[in-house]
Amino acid sequence: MCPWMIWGSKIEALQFRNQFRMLPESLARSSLDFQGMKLPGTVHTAESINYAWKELKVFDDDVFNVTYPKSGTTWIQEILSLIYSNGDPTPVKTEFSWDRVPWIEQHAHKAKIESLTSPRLLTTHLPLKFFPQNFHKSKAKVIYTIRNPKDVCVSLYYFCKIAQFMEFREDFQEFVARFLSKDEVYSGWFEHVKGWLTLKGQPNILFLSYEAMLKNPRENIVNICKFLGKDLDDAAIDSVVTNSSFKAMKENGKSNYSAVPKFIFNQDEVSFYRKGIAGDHKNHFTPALDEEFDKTYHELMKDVDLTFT
Ligand code: PPS
Repeated sequence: MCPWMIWGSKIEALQFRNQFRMLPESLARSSLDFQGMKLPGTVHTAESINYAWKELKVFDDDVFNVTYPKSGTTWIQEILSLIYSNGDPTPVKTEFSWDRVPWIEQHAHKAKIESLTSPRLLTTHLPLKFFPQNFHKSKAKVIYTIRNPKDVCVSLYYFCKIAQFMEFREDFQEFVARFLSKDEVYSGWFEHVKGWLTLKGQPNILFLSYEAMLKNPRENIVNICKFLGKDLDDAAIDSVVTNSSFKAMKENGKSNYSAVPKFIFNQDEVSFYRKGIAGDHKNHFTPALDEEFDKTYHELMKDVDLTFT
């Protein structure tokens, strides 16, 4: 490797340390408790959650990409960036995804959010009860993506292995037990999805399904454009589809987290872009675990009209 590249990568590692405000020796797989909601500790503080919840100014042309983790967040980040560049892939190839569509609740992103020009594209994993209060007085839009919770659970399992700041249980059965409990991050999948679904029918919220996106990305992208009032021609839509494909994103150094130092994200064993498919839970759940999951699902979601393919 040429010396400039080594120096460059050192500068990059330092920038990440500053951005995440952490040193390798201080990185801990720890949690923060915010009013009963568990969150990965290192990237959040009570102050950063309060900022997103109570202080964030919301503009009418803001677009929020909202998900429970591992439900298609980065995919929508890429799609939004591409829609707002009219299909031009330059922004997704030159700027990191977390700078283009930053998380409002992470303390490292506050300065970035405040420097964004409108229309702002923003991301969050916050449950509805901690979503920016100012949103409800605005005409801002929300895109909420839902994924089969069994696949979310599998994807989260591997993510916790990669992300050195996430609490991790190596035993998959134990991991599933935590996923089914109220102890899971961001209020857990069930409360998160049920909370957001209470806004169904509101004109400024679009619900998407990860599985439907996989089946027909173009149709869903056209639908997102319609919801956002963005009139893209066929060539621009084609570019959004191509540049937000699993393969394109996995290869895009600005979206695949390969630039994040290993002490934060270690992708040696598993890639962040792991499989990108529907139904991988079938390779991980034993029949007994599957039954236990279904039982909890039916108890907690009995009044919710939601089906997964
Ligand atoms: S995070 O950490 O919450 O931001 O993760 P998130 O982006 O929500 O979820 C990561 C999973 O989404 C898959 N992914 C995709 N699938 C299909 N197409 C595209 N373009 C795409 N981009 C990301 C990614 O592979 C993770 O799923 P798994 O099942 O682990 O592969």
